[in-house]
Amino acid sequence: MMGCRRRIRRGLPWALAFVFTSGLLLWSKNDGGTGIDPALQDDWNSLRLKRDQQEYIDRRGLHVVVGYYLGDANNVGSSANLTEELLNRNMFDPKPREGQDGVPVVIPPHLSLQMQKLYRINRFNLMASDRIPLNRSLPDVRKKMCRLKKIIIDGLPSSSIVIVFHNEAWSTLLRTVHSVINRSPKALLKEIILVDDASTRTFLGEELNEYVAKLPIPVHILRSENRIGLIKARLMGARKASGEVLVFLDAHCECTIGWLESLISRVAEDRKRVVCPVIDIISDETFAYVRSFELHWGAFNWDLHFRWYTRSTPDIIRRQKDITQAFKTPAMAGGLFAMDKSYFFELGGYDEKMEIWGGENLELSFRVWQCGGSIEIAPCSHVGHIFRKSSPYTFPGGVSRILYTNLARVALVWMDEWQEFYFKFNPEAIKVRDEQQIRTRLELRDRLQCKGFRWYLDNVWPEHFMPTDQRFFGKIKNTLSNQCLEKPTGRGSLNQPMGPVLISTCDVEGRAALTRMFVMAPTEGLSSKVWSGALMTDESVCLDTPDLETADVTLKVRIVACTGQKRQNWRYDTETMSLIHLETNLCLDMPTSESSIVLKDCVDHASQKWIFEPVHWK
Ligand code: LR7
Ligand code: MN
Repeated sequence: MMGCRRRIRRGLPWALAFVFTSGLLLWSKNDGGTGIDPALQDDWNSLRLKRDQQEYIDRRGLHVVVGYYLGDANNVGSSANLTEELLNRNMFDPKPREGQDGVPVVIPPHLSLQMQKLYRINRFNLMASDRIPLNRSLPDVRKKMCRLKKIIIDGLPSSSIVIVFHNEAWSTLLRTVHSVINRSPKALLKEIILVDDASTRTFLGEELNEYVAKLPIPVHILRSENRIGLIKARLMGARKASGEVLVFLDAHCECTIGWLESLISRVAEDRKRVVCPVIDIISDETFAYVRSFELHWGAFNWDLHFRWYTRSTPDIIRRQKDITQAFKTPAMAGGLFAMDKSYFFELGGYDEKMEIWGGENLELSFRVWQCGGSIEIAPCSHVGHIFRKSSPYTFPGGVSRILYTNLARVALVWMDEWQEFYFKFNPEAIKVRDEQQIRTRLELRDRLQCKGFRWYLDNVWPEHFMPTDQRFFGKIKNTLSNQCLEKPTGRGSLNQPMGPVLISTCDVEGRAALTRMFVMAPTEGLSSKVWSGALMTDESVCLDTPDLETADVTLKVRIVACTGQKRQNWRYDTETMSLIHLETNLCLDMPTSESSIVLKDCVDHASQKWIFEPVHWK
């Protein structure tokens, strides 16, 4: 993996590992099963399958989702077949011990049909949620060092918790509110601001007003008459906030003990820090609270979709001295963070021309970093979030139009020449590019004297796998067959995280060509005769060999998460055109029978000659 040289020089961590995401890891296989009305079973399956995403099992056996969450384009806002009466019925019916301490809810078999039907409303198991009390207990998931660390609350600034929602379930919304009230130091909690983004559920109206009026801390409800999307809704909440620190949460979170002080204390030390909690997982099926890794950090892929990457082993070892230390992250997931209120507005709030959902997390991430702030994750702050596999609500104007508009704005304003890379491989975004008015955002960038995207990549995300002028970016073509290396898509298996490297035709254009694109950052520089380094591609995966001890005789070359290890190092001789695996001194060769590339003893033969064919990315 590239950037090795740079990384060593600056003492920055080696490489990334597994790719997690938004529709995060770990869900139990629970395939609906027997005795279910086939029509509903179909629907249930389609709910689970209509994910525009790819999945594989990582080396630890975790189910990893690398795909993007696009909403359910085929079934937008689908409450189809659900009657108004049902949608507007508040079915909250808590059983005292259900979900206690974050344990999973088990729905009795005779309710499973109804459960599946209700699942469609919010795209999570509403029946399970409605059985869990609003003030359920949760385990203290913090590491021992975090629990022992005393944070002095005296003198810390107060906060306003801003929660925006559109047609959220009663039980999840109010469990978010109660978890904030129950597990935040009173002195730090000035108010909770709920922003209703034009919900249509009747129980979110007067019934909600009456309920929150009785709560022991001030809860204000702001309502937008028209659907404005989460970005503008958050702005609306932020403007009304009177606390010194803004803390944003999604409307289906649960905070655990210590979450708030760990965020606020970091902001108090430096108002230009944006601080995120560790985001744990509330199962969308059982509502079990699942602790997630503390050591992952956020960035994005070539399509500008947010991704989690895990920290490198050397970095983890280095951190063992004090695991309570916050760590920097190039990007944030977007929903859960604390930020000084005056700094939020000084930095330009949000881009008000962004609609509904998406992109604002990268926009704010780039803006914060490029304009002099920082983003970090506080490992002692844990907040659970329900990760859904699809989106339950409508995207007025169309899912793809909205997403591409938001991302086009991110690229146009913040990414300099890398915007060309984005547009080149996302032709859908080109359609909306020219209609974007971005003048005021560019003026903001100017006024704040923000640094460029090049600086961001070099300094904030040195492990990145984007093309640069110092890197090779393009296809790797075999001289014998005239075919190109191809990154496998889709599922891997337990022992084959991402699968074998394939070879197939080079003649593909546009987005389809992306699976043929590789990046190499030669430590010697592009003009030298030999290049050495990792062969990276999108999603932070690299060309790798199988474990050599257990390897089958064919030595199939695989694509797995980049680690910076020696076994991912290659040497390309630009004259002989051989591509040598450094650890074994074997050469990359055409497959013998199957379509996957292999390592073989080096010989002077066309099957071992590779042309690095650059592709213009800007
Ligand atoms: O039109 C809308 N109006 C709203 O008020 C659409 C949504 N919303 C509300 C919604 O009710 C919810 O409370 O906005 C909140 C976020 O929407 P979700 O829960 O559908 O979003 P998400 O969790 O799938 O998406 C993540 O990315 C989004 C990009 O715009 C936002 O930044 C979300 O806040 C963000 N969520 C998280 O970061 C939680 C952790 C996910 C991870 C990793
Ligand atoms: Mn969410």
